[in-house]
Amino acid sequence: MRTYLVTGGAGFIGSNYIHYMFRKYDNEIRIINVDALTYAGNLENLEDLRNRDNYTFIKADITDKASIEKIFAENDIDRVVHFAAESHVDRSIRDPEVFVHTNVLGTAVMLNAAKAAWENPDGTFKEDRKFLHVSTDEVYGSLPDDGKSYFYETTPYSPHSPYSASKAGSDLLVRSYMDTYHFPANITNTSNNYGPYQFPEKLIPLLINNALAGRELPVYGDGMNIRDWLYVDDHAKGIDMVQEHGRLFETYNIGGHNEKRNIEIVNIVIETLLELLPDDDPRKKNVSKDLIKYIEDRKGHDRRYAIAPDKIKKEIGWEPETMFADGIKKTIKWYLEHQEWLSHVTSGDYQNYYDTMYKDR
Ligand code: NAD
Ligand code: TDX
Repeated sequence: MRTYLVTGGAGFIGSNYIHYMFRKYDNEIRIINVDALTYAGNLENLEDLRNRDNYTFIKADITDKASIEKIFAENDIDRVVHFAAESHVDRSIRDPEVFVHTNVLGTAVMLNAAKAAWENPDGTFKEDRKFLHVSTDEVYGSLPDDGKSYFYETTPYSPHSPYSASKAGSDLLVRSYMDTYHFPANITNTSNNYGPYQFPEKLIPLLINNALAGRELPVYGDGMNIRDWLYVDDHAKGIDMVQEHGRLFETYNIGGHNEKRNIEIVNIVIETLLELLPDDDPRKKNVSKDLIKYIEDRKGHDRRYAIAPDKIKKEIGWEPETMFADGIKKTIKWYLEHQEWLSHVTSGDYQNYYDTMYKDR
């Protein structure tokens, strides 16, 4: 039975990935989820897995070398899938240091621990051990708004935010391990994900949460920035396919041809909420385009991201499967049905974050 060490599995993509993997492999695999449970980590996301014999949660910080080494010493790990990171661009603009600490140092600790556990005395690695580093298309910088240029695996790195700079640093560390030690790894760079369990500081769940409460819908700048949206299950499938069928030492971009301007997303979320909410739901009267408020732009705001998934399609046969119209409906339905989850994660600290971040803009 293959054993996975998943970092950041209590966050948005990590928890969706773990669910995907158990749906796909059921009892054929074992997953150890290592997460520090920061503000973004939530065990409620994995509540249904608690009684599985082949699932273990360990609360640990990836920058804590001793804890990570202990996990490798006590378990024979076959696969690492490394999601754990500080992930929100706006937070990185206010407080860059924790991004460098977690994203760069944390990745170094993970690489080093895996290398030590998997390396043979002659410098080769035990058979069939693989490390997958989950990264972002933001490392490539910003594309012109021309509808025809794309990010490829060969696009030079040009990160602009402290978040993307720290992710670029972590990617380069992984590359250095592959180049220096022939360490068995892959890197995936992915576009904006959406779906269930996403923390409501990110655009789509923030819009849903605010609209339901009749609060303003903050749109940065002119609302014309473009993001390439990918349904989170499609991403989970892509990660698994890269790890099992990709060529080792290669980078694969995951995403594809679902570009939307932010203001389009805002309008789609409002329209979908109005379509899905029954007339007698008291939240329906709160939802309106009048809530849209253009506010001061994000500093260094990248204009356009867009991935051409040619390599992953050609080599591995992966393509995004979920049409945005279906994915956004599924996502909004999930949030409507999980109001309790939303109230839990938006209580306490989130309120302070929101008040500070959006004050005076
Ligand atoms: P998230 O913020 O929802 O989750 C991050 C998880 O990591 C949380 O559970 C948190 O508790 C955990 N974590 C943070 N610091 C930790 C530490 N020091 N030790 C252990 N655990 C720690 O993030 P996400 O959106 O699920 O993103 C997951 C990964 O995917 C990140 O590496 C991110 O850069 C990358 N990514 C995200 C997107 C996106 O659209 N969300 C797109 C491309 C790539
Ligand atoms: O209130 C808002 N208003 C607004 O106009 C928020 C939160 C965002 N925006 C804009 C900024 C972006 O152009 O919406 C777009 C999406 O913003 P985010 O959800 O913060 O995502 P983004 O900055 O694009 O980064 C996301 O995708 C790539 C993830 O957070 C990263 O972890 C991932 O690497």
